Amino acid sequence: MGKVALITGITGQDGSYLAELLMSKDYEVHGVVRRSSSFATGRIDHLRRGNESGGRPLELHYGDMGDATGLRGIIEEVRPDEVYNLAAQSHVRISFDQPEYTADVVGLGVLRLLEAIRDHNQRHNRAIRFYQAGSSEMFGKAEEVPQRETTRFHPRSPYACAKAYAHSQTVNYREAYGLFAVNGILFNHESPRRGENFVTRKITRSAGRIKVGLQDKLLLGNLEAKRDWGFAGDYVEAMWLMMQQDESGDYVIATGETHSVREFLEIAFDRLKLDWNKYVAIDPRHLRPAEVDILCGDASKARKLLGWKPRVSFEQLVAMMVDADLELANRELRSLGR
Ligand code: NAP
Ligand code: F7E
Repeated sequence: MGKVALITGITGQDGSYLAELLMSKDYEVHGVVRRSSSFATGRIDHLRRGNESGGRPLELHYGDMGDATGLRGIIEEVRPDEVYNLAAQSHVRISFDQPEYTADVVGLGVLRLLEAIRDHNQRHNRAIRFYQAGSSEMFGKAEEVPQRETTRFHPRSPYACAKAYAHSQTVNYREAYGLFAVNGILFNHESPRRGENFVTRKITRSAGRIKVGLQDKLLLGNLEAKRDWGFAGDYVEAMWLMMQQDESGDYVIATGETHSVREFLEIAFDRLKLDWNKYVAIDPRHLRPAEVDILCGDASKARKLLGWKPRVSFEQLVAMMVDADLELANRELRSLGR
């Protein structure tokens, strides 16, 4: 019998890659989706028919990080071996517009899930393992470069403050109740499935559309911020590895390289033989009340204990995203009959 996993945030970028990975390892995979007026399952529809080797199809359950009763019900019904908490209002800029909602979903949501798991484990004598999707944003105005597990948090947004709370609660449930509870402190990771309002995808999507004549402008914010960007497919492997260890802990997952938004822009537009200066304008609406200037992670703990290292380089990541978005723009063009 394969293991049973429950993934919150399964409709997001990471949820879709993690579900694919776990299904390829013969897990029975369940996901939490929230009700909305239009379907949000585009990234996982291909998994609802089972995997290529005829494995069990993905099962979805309606739920919301704001609804403790619902989350408890899902845990009781699914009886997972591993819970991966990936659900979040994950946009840093938007968290300044919706600080209370972000704190509720990203911060208190984790507490709701931890309580449901603790209670279930106690009543049924089980040992559900818990993964928390932590973020390099918690380092914020970091005091050291590169940042590692021991670097002090200095969160710079409502999102980052909520993630720091969730991190502490995860450690607290490990220490207070002996729960196998892991914090993955993941640095930015991207892919062709990245949401279109994060800067990398915004750039590659626009570059593709500009190339085929569907767009002529790209409005951005701060081009000088530096991020440690990796490939999401590599990062979900690290999540799984953390959950297979004898003891739970906290791990930084990063490439160890940092690049500015400007560099990303240049490489992406260069690939399509476009001069980005002709199309990009700065729009103050995309600036943040407080910015995180530089993130660069030291993943040597993960390398040593998990045997994890990134496979896709920065240049390969940009190329992968640009190529996928050029293809998407061409499909868009064809659908318009042009
Ligand atoms: P994403 O694409 O924005 O996906 C977020 C997921 O959370 C979606 O499935 C979304 O559902 C769901 N969600 C949002 N609010 C919810 C709520 N109230 N109840 C239940 N589900 C809700 O994010 P991602 O890039 O895959 O990231 C996954 C996790 O890792 C997030 O927790 C994020 O904060 C964290 N993280 C991401 C990065 C990164 O670089 N990608 C780095 C560090 C940490 P809908 O589809 O319905 O919106
Ligand atoms: O911004 C700058 C912006 O929104 C990156 C989330 O997955 O990673 C992500 O958070 C940088 C920032 O990602 C635009 O000011 C310039 O400095 O792509 P982003 P993020 O804020 O780093 C962390 C690790 C997470 O945990 C989060 O969930 O790019 N920037 N111009 C812009 N950013 C956006 N979104 N849009 C712009 O037009």
